[in-house]
This record gives sequence, structure tokens and C-alpha cells, in this order.
Amino acid sequence: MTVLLTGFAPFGGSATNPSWQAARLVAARRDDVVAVELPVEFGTSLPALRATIERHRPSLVVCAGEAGGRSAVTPERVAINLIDARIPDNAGDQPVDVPVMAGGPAAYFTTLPVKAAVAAIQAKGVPAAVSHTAGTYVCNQVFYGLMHLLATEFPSLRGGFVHVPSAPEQTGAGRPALEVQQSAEALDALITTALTTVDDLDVSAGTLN
Ligand code: PCA
Repeated sequence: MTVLLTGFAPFGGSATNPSWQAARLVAARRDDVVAVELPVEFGTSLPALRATIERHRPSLVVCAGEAGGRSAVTPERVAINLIDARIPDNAGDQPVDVPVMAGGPAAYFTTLPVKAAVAAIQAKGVPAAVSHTAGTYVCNQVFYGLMHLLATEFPSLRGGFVHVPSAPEQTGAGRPALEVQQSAEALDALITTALTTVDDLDVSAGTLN
């Protein structure tokens, strides 16, 4: 049983990306987890993801990214077929209002038990909440591309996406952030939950706005 856990390269002028730092920590302490860093480039992130799935043949794929401005770990529920980049990617590309997959469905839902994962992460003392948007940048592209791949080519594979907050050393004092160790704890709990939970919790995690 192999779990593929991806994180992202630094982007947007930052020297580090806590999603990759946390993914590496998890892989160092779990021998069922392989950690792979994905590029923050619209042109190469999905080919890199496909290559790494074909190479490792995992039974679970969890992609992680950094969400600046969030203070909780947020398993994502919905990937949308839209790219609208607010800043250029690491190759200088800034696509606006284009689909991730031309002709693909408007959205895919995660196949991770996100509510059970949130409960498990909170039980570790780490702030967590279900999120209903992964944005419109490279993270959402990878999330949508992953779910498209699973729906069309790897139907027995489960997967999804989770955002982690920036690390305190990246933000100024008083800005939303979370220690990388805590993000790693959360990813670890999310993976364990996904491996052991078939049906998600029947509790509300909806929002009114
Ligand atoms: N966060 C960005 C891209 C890479 C990352 O870690 C995003 O949320 O789209």
C-alpha cells in the first residue's frame, strides 16, 4: 500500500513552501508514504503528477499546497475547471479564464473523507476546516487534473487536495500561519483517516457565505 503525498515548490517570491516541507516530514516518519515535489507551473505540474502516479502506482494520492491567509489546515472538497491566475507562475505564465481541461466537467468532488479528516486533525490539536474552494491557481489546477485522471484513468484510486497555511517565518507577526510540524501532523492524520474511512462523517461543514 503506497500513499503518494505531493507538496509544491516555493512560489510568489517565497523561499520555502510549507506544503513540501510538511510532506517531507510525513514521508520521513511513515514508510507507506512517498513524497514528491510538484512545480508551480501551469505547463508542467500535471505532466509531473501523472508521471509520479505512473511511477509509484499508489493506492491513495494526497496533493498538498500552501494557502496564504488561511490559519487552518483545509481539506478541499471541490475542484473547478477554471484557471484565473492572480500572479505569474514560476515559469512566468499567467493564464486568465481558461479551463484546466477543455471539455471537462465544470467541477469534481474530492474522494477523500474530508469531514472525518477535519475531525481527526482537530483531535490532534491542529486547527482544520473543510474548504469549498481551492482557488483558481496551480493548486486548483493540480486538484482538478488529479480528479480528472482518477475519474477517467485510475478509477480504483482515491485522492484529493489539502491546503496548509503559510509558516510563521514566511509571514509577519500577527498574520495567519501554522508551524510546519503542525501541518505535517495534519497531513499524517488526514492520510490515516483516508486509509481507514470509507464513508465520510454525516455532519455539517457547510458555510452560509
Ligand atoms: N499554493 C498555490 C500554488 C502552489 C501552492 O503551494 C495555490 O494555492 O494555488
